[in-house]
Amino acid sequence: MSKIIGNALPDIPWQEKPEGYRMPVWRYDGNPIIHRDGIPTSNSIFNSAVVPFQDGYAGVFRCDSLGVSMDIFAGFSKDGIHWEINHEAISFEGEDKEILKREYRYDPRVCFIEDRYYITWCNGYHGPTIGLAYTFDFKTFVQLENAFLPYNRNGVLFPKKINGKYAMLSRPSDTGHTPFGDIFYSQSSDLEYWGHHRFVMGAYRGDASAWQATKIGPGPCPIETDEGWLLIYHGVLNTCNGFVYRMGAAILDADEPWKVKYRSKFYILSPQESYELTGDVPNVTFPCAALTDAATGRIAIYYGCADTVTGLAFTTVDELVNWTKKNSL
Ligand code: BMA
Repeated sequence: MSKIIGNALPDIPWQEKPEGYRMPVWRYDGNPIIHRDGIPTSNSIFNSAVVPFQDGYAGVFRCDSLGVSMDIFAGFSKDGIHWEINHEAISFEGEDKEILKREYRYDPRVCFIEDRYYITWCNGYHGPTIGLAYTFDFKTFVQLENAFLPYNRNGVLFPKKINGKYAMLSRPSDTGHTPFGDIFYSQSSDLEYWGHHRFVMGAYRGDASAWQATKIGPGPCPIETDEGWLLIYHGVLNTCNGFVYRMGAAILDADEPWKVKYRSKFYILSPQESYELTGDVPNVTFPCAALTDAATGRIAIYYGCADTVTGLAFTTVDELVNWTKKNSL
């Protein structure tokens, strides 16, 4: 039995695994939970992040507008399934106007560390890089320096300091639809200057695990377990019909998270339902958040579907750890 190290959260969304289901992650039967027209001006709402907040949940949502401009919006929910998303994008405060200039914002992650919620996202600054901000209340958001130089995407914070430093996974990229991508680890004393960059793992070259042969990137904030950090990530295969985005899992060393203990050869979820196969970008399942209940080991994963809507899926720490160990590369 593996254990999540963290808080009990008894009310997270949950459905039992369907009888006889062979995969370690199963979908909510009411998917998608957020439709493309969730706010009046949205073309699509996907690749979004949620956390426990007050007596319910809060989140930061990627809403592309009817002009297909990409921005991030705060939202709230009592049950983690039904969401009220603000109709106006987040407006950031901060000391340096240069950093506050908006080009585009997408694919947010939210991570509670010590006393506040940190938001990271893909931030346009003469190319994509990692934007960083914090909030206490999901009303006022203070933007900090971008974590890295362009080009980078998928900045994902660890929920606690490691060896006394803030820690982040990211995926260096390019200006376009990057045909490569490996996951790196970086650390910082102050959330401004990042260094100690370490290679974690790369796209898998070979036939044994072709679903992650083109590029990979971190998904939700890593989940602390008694086996190490449980990382849910996306893996991409380039096909004659374009990129296909699937989900995988890895277990990283607790103290030196750039050391990979196990990594799933088999994917844990892939585009198979109509809302994952069809949309603005077909064949995409893109995880950005997970709620966990340490008491039961339950995990609820939020993921973007076909760059159009938001889905919810379930697993447990045991299911994912066993699958990852048993089918490890
Ligand atoms: C990635 C990002 C994601 C998107 C995915 C599939 O490069 O842009 O936002 O979901 O491509 O289109």
